[in-house]
Amino acid sequence: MSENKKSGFPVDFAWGAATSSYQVEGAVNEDGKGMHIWDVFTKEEGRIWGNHNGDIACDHYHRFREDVQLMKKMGLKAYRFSIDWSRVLPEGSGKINEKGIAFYNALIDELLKNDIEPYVTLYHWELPYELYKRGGWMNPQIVEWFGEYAKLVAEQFSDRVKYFFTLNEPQCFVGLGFVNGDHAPGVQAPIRDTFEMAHNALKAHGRAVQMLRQYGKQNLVIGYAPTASMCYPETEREEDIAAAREALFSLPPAGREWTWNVSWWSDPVLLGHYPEEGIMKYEKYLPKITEEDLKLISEPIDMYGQNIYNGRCIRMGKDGKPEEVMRYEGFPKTAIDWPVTPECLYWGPRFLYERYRKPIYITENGLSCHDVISLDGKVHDPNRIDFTARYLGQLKKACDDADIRGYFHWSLMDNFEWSKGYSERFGMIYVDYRTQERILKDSAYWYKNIIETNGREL
Ligand code: GCO
Repeated sequence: MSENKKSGFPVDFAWGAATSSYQVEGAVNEDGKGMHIWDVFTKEEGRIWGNHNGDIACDHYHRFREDVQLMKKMGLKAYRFSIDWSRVLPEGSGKINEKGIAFYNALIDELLKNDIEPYVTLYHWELPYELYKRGGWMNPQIVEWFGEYAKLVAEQFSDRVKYFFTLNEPQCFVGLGFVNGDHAPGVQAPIRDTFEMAHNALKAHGRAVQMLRQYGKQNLVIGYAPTASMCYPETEREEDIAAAREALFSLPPAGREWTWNVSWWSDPVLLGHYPEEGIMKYEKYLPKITEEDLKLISEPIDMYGQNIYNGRCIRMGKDGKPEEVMRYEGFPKTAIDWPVTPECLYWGPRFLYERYRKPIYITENGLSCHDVISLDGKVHDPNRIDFTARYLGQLKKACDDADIRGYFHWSLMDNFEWSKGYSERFGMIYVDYRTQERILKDSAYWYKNIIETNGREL
């Protein structure tokens, strides 16, 4: 981080890959798991591409030992996965499901036996259905429900797990779940309600941090994993850099796009207050926000996780305001139609670190490709290698300007891509859903080499 030192990735960099429970586990009716909102949502005709669901997914629940061996073969140093709240607390609160606990214990032990560091996410969108029926994120009691769940996680797993993330992408579970209704539970709530939910979710995050600290069996490293599209400057001129920074932390209008931003979700957690711009813009929708709430929300954390997939190119406009630079015709994009913008992995972490001063982990980054098993029986994914090399090259550069501790590729393996079902393949490991056969894609071998050399050739 010193001005002149160009050092690249730190020696103990956490090279990893990520998944989430509903997207890979399957076994939705097994061993006492309760129902969550995705179990219910996916059963409704027309909600998900091809009417797919996560009932079986990658059958990771039964095949995790094989999957850990594949991680080992890839040389992964870290694995980010999530716990399904309804698997350990079937009703969200109260009764504990020992078999669910046993599953995660076995997974954690298997990872450690193979020298892979577990990074655990508490909430990757599996809201227990019983809690949803009691109001879910709208009910202020969720702060304590989530705290109870975090306590259980700390008691059961923190003797061996050191790294925890509380919420994954609150922007999405509020925005897609309750604003546009594309994700579970498929609700289009009044905007006022979604601010209330967001506030409760941030308080629940704070309560979970307290519980993890209090019941943690070692010194835990606790973080948060929001998402956002980053902004990067068109040129390195000071005014363009300033414009990109301003655009990154600015807030959308008070409409149904409001959740897509960084600062409403991260300023209160890291800086202890909501951004002034939002307090003004969103005034008529805001719930009561007290000093006490903000104290809880800003309970100190140790690391900042950020999911980064792409960004917008920004320059300073003639009117002195940031303006977006249109993409050229034929601009590269991924199979899911997201733009390929490697610069976001330099400027994103740099701007975030400037503002929040916390060690950063890229908790997700990756792409979907049209992967197939070729005639030679292998899965060639040159686009994934090219994308990841470009993005990691930018992240390497960012390591000189910010404290960056790890990178988790999304995803370890192809999996259930929410409303897109199994139509999008994000994995470095191919999954044939008919047979559950796994095949390491070319990118998995490529990544192994990157890990072994700590990104030297990037
Ligand atoms: C998300 C989710 C992942 C997605 C990935 C690709 O962050 O949206 O965390 O579960 O699968 O981002 O869309």
